[in-house]
Amino acid sequence: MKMFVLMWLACFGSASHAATVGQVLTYRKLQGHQIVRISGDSLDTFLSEALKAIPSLDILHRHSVGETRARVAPTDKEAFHSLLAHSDLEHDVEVEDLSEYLRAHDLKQQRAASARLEETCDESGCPAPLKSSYMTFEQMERYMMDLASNNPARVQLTSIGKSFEGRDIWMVHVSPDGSRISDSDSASPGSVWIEGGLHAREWISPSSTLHLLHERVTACDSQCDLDYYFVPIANPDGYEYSRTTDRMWRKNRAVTTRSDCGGVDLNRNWDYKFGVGASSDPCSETYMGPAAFSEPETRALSNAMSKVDNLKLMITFHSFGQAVLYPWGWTNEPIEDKEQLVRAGNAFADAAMRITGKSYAVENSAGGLYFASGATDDWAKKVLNAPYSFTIELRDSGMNGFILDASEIGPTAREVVAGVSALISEIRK
Ligand code: 0X9
Ligand code: ZN
Repeated sequence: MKMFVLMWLACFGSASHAATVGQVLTYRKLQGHQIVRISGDSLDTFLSEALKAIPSLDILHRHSVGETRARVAPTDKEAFHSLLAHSDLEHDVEVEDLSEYLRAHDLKQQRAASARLEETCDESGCPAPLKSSYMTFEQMERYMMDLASNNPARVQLTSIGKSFEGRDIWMVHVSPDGSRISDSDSASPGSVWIEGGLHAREWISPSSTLHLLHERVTACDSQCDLDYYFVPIANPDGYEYSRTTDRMWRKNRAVTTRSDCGGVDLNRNWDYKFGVGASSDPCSETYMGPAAFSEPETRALSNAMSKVDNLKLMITFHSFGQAVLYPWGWTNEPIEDKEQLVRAGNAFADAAMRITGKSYAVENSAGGLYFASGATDDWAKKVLNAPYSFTIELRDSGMNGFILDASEIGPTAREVVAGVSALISEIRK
């Protein structure tokens, strides 16, 4: 009976009831999980050894030299701390129990929820992406549908394929604004592809992508002669799973050869240098999958991106770490056109700094971060020859990581809009 009530609430109950049920599950999965901050010179060697001993160790970021945060499950705590004790690294447990940390964070969010009342995003309409809370996948769909039906001349919404669990992967094509282009130069000078939400738990990514989309359509000013292709939520199954069941979920929801470990890291599954700097263990957070493009999500994305004419710029938004990363990620051999990539990256970083005071590092993926192949950025650069290809890691720099307060949605969106505008101006010079 109890089970039935829970299922009923999850499926048909009011939004707040459903959210409560979801959160209970989300947090239960993370009971006893620790977040440990580690720093020191021998960090890289330590991490590769630790990952060999504990494949499911979750390295949350590695952006600033010599420091990282890792999530460790209760079953691995002892082994992990013994490895740490035998190293010369500094370490401290920042979060003792992630489920309690999340519950406390939620209480704070609920107190700040009054602004939510002023925003609409339901069956009656969804005029703009939300700023006071992270949207559900359904709300995102609603917003994209409303945007397309309110702007039929410029906005076209297409499902480019289905996710593993059968959700649509939506692409929004924003065509050049005809009224602003003279007949003599009516051909688009190029296309821009923006990917959001490839990693499930990085909620600020789909959120910022939707805000950027909204700005390109409703406040089109000087850059509206370009073709824009947005996929705001590239991994809808993972996103929903991270909302309802496991807040720290990163991968898609594919069933793997291991019944106890599901999901493929979609940013290791692209068909360029597949398998270099990725894991073949389904229990790893960076599991590359059984083959390149084995996943419906990466197949849909790559097929659609391949059809875009004159692709000038590809940006995939991730979090966290505040960094503009340029290829390559699979090797730290310097890229030929490093200078122009850095110039464009700096334009983003300078604009973000001007608008909100937040600092973004501009660095090479492999050098600034770690070797990782099979990612969107390297594929777009190498296979599609996109002159500009970036992974942008959004807020924050590590204080809250993925559990970024909803009050940061608005400011992050402003820095993304300013940053992307400046980057596009720079590459058009
Ligand atoms: O590891 C990743 O997939 C990205 N970082 S994240 O923390 N969002 O998971 C960075 C990918 C950078 N690009 C390549 N390594 N090619
Ligand atoms: Zn990511």
